[in-house]
Amino acid sequence: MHASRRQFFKTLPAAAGFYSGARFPLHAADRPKKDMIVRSARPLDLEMPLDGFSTWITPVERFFVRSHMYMPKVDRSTWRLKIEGEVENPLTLSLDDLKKFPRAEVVSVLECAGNGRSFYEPGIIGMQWTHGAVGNGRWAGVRLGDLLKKAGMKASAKEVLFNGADVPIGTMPDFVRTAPVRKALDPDTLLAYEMNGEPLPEAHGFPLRAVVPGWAGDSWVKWLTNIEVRDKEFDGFFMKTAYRYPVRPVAPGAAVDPANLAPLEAIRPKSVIASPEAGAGVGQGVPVTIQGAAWAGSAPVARVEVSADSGRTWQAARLGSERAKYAWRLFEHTWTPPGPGSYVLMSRTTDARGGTQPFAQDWNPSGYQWNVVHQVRVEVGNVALAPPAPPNPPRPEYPEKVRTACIGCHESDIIEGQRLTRGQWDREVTKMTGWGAKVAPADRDELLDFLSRHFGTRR
Ligand code: HEC
Ligand SMILES: Nc1nc2c(c(=O)[nH]1)N[C@H]1C(S)=C(S)[C@@H](COP(=O)(O)O)O[C@H]1N2
Ligand SMILES: [Mo]
Repeated sequence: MHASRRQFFKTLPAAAGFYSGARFPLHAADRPKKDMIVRSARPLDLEMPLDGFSTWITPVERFFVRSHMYMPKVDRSTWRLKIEGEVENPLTLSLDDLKKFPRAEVVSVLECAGNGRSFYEPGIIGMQWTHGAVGNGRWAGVRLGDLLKKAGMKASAKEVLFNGADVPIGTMPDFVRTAPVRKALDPDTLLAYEMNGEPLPEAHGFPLRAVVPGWAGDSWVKWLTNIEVRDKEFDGFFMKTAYRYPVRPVAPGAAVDPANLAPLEAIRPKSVIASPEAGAGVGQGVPVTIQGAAWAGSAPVARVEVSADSGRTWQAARLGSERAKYAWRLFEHTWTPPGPGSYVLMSRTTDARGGTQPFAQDWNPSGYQWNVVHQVRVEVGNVALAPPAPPNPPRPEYPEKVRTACIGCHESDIIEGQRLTRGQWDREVTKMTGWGAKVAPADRDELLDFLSRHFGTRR
């Protein structure tokens, strides 16, 4: 399956252009994505643009996608979910079997732990998300707790492991995640077969995914096939190495002892201004609606404040009437510019426990959990137009050696978003050769020169 898919994609001219706004070859049942920012065409990583923060339920066509591997093809008729491990009665369930359990529904934000990574300084390897690796979905399915009860979970159970049908590329580790029993038994933790009232789309985990409200996206395992109840901690790559965060703040760029990294759980209070957009021109004396969305992980959003004077004064924003415990809340505030000038608009959310957003971020080695107060500069009355942004540098011509070594498992898009030092590129090439990339020792310098020259820090 992988070989034939690879063959197919080779025939695409420019993958990025092909995907944005166009239909793409997923599955007859999957509606095409619309106006997304393509971070990687395959594996598929798509970001929602800012205008998505104006809608309470994010439509499937605008919902971000994050996949570590290629999307698996799952046949509904032969698909089964297995529940094994520390249980009295292991279960094998078809989709129809699952639908016999009581149906449960939750509206919840799903946010990738790496959302906002591109804002960190110094830069960090990984998807260079800006704001849009997040969406608010309506998820329906069965309570994981109901299934665990049916399986007769033993007292020895400590954590619940999730594995999906996606297959590692090359020799990369499999995407396997665990959740502690306390979160697995939370009545809001679901295995969902529906999203926004329709069968779970293929890109979002058809036919079944974990829904772990309040927690970062890495726990929301897609294309679920296997659940294992465990009596001891699982130490696979995506638990032990990835998705960990320093237990205390560290200096930007610092190396952190793995002993001082703990698994990520709840997402943080955060808000994003959808409009006006940065650089927008605004009329003098004409009221402007500052509008966006706000969410939090550990407790519901309690309030959102907006500032139109660089954070000197704050006003309470009006909150949308649509709400749910783990959902985002739309907000708006009407602002009449006092006179011509360049103004910085900000929004800040506070959750019901008092958790709020910072003005400066604690750096962390994988670039997770960015939630700095969003700042949007707008110009009133065109008094002092900002200089135009420099044009994007042209895409470089790839030397044959780089193309052979680095294009194939993925396109060049996943490389071009990065901004790394030569040392960071060196470590990334080591990671990729560990996963199966072939780089002859004699070619390594040429490769690193190319990567750091074109995709280096601040270009
Ligand atoms: C054997 C397949 C394979 C080859 C060959 C390969 N990569 Fe990758 N690479 C991957 C996969 C799979 C991902 C996506 C991982 C994810 O999303 O977690 C990836 C992701 C990346 C990323 C994004 C950051 C990250 O680590 O997830 C960069 C940058 C990258 N590769 C660079 C390179 C470079 C440079 C080369 C050539 C030396 C290369 N890759 C060759 C499989 C490969
Ligand atoms: N099987 C599987 N599940 C997965 C992933 C994956 O790569 N494979 N990516 C995870 C990550 S990191 C995130 S942020 C969410 C993204 O979900 P979405 O693509 O539906 O937005 O799915 C999670 N579930
Ligand atoms: Mo993620």
